[in-house]
Amino acid sequence: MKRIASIQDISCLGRCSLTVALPIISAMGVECAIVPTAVLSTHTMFQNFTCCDLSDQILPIARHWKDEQVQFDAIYTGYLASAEQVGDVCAFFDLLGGENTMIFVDPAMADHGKLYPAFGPEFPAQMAKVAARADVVIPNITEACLLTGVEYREQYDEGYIRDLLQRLVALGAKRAVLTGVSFEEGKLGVMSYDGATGEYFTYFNEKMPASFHGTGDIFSSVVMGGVMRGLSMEDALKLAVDYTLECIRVTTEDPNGTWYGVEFERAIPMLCERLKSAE
Ligand code: PXL
Repeated sequence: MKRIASIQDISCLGRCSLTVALPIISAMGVECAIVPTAVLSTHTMFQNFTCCDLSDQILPIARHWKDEQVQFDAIYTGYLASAEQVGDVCAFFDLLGGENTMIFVDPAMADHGKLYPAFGPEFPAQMAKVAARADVVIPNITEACLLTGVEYREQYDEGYIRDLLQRLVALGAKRAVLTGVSFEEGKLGVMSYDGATGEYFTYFNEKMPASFHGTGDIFSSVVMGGVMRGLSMEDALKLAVDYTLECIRVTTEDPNGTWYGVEFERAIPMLCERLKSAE
């Protein structure tokens, strides 16, 4: 079985980061070790959330695992608690990233043109150092703009997205995937760029008229799990688009949905069936 380590926060309530990555990656048949960057009472879109920064745990955990000669097929990073944690995360890559360890970076820090409330303006430049180490970097458009210094736009064309993808690769990432891309009304999906081959890939599905917290983390987790299960990047991206849409679809059936993320649990059977038929 493939084994990955995921470095991101535990938001105790609110279905994001590790509370979605762990169940999804496990359901996909991949072992997921965790390195919590912080424990928060909820995600940071709630008011008055608590946060215990666990920066002082990252390197001791990494050193222990190194001593135990633990090997990882991938290291998947998400939400970090502070700009100061970036050094620890890069040191984690140095300690535990072997020749065959895929470094997969979701620079979870912003959406809809804005940084998340816990971060100051210095944060994106620090996150860019993590992105520079990535085999795959997987931001939304806001995050890609903040990483590359490009102005955020709601209206754009394919040239704007291609430029962002190229700039992400110029930062040092080998491959860039942009989520939440739409070139046509009613359609939403993904565009990726492989720096080694110069090839682009796009995939779209229906755009639902609703937006939920945590869907970026669900998307990244499915791509990570899919690639670990041997899917091509393109097939993993298709699965992630379709599964994330299904999660949103089942959630909007519930009139009380929500601050609590999407009901990804209800769509896990679909994820497992799709994975099985892709093998
Ligand atoms: O879904 C990204 C995310 C992860 N972790 C925390 C967050 C958010 C988004 O708001 O607040 C703590």
